[in-house]
Amino acid sequence: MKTALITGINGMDGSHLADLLLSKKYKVFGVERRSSTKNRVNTNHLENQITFLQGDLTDQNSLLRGLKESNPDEVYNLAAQSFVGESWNTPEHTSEVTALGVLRILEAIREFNPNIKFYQASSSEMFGRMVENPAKESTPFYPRSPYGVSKLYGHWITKNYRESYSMFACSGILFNHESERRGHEFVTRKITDGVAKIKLGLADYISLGNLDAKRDWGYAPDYVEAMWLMLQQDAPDDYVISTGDTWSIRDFLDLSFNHIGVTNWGPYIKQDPRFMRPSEVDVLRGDSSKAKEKLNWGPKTSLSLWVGKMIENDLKLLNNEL
Ligand code: NAP
Ligand code: F7E
Repeated sequence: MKTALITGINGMDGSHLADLLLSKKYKVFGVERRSSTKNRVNTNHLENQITFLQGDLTDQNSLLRGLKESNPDEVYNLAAQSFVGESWNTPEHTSEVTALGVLRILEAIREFNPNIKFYQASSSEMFGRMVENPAKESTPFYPRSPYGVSKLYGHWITKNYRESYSMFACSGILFNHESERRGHEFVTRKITDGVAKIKLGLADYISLGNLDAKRDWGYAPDYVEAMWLMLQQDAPDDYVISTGDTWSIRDFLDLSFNHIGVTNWGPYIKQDPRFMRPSEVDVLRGDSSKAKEKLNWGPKTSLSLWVGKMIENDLKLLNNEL
């Protein structure tokens, strides 16, 4: 039986990856940071199936202790200050967690057992102002936020530890992916929750920022499979994970409102400058043909299917049916 340690266990991806690894009979340890109230909305269902460990990416010793307590074969570093908008408010904190946190965990692995396989959650935000469309592994990076810059450090330090110490360290450059477990501040969940509230008469409108930005959106349960596949290969490498399509926020609104039978959604949207960003990533689109060829990975779930799932889930949550 293999053992995995996942940081960011209570996040969207952490919880989906734990589901996947449990289905593959892994023993799973999840690192969560201390909070004054329990934050296990996404992991309540896992409480008797995995072991929770306390740890923080800003505290090296807590990471080393986590490794000693779990003695894993694989470590998936999914923890981060992951909200791009917040990264302008707290750039220093974002860098501590999202950039230097990666170094801390790599150093802890190097000290405890350099044979552990390591996955780093890199991001399409590193491509930012896309130099090449669609972006692939060899496309030059151009991050546009403190978050994107921090992820770039995490990406390069992972590659550097692979080259310096022959560690099995991989980066998955994942494009946006979403699910019913997405945080409410991200635009997809904000829209599906807002649409569900409008349908139930609980809200009159949704406040949004830039409606013209375009994203290559996939479904998170499909994407965590790619993380696992990367660590099952003979050699470590980096892979772009994406759908290859791109849609604007307006397209996402079309799909979401159509799901509740509304075609003219204009009156339900208010544009609010508070949700505009100091520098925007206008468009993202990825080319995941390397992952297709080497990992035999491809997205399985269509956009309309998972958007529908998110809205139905939000309707049930609001109706207290979950
Ligand atoms: P998420 O839902 O925001 O989860 C991030 C997790 O990190 C949360 O559980 C959070 O804990 C934890 N965390 C934050 N600061 C920490 C710290 N100092 N020490 C320990 N844990 C800490 O993010 P996600 O969408 O699942 O994404 C997973 C990873 O993939 C992140 O690294 C993200 O940057 C990256 N990524 C995401 C996407 C995407 O579209 N979702 C695309 C590319 C890359 P709390 O629950 O306590 O806040
Ligand atoms: O924004 C626009 C916003 O916050 C998407 C993270 O998982 O994916 C995510 O980062 C777009 C942007 O995701 C609102 O300006 C308009 O253009 O949902 P988001 P993100 O910034 O793309 C990447 C790959 C990651 O790595 C990150 O961790 O939507 N937008 N109006 C809005 N965005 C938000 N949040 N709220 C709005 O009201």
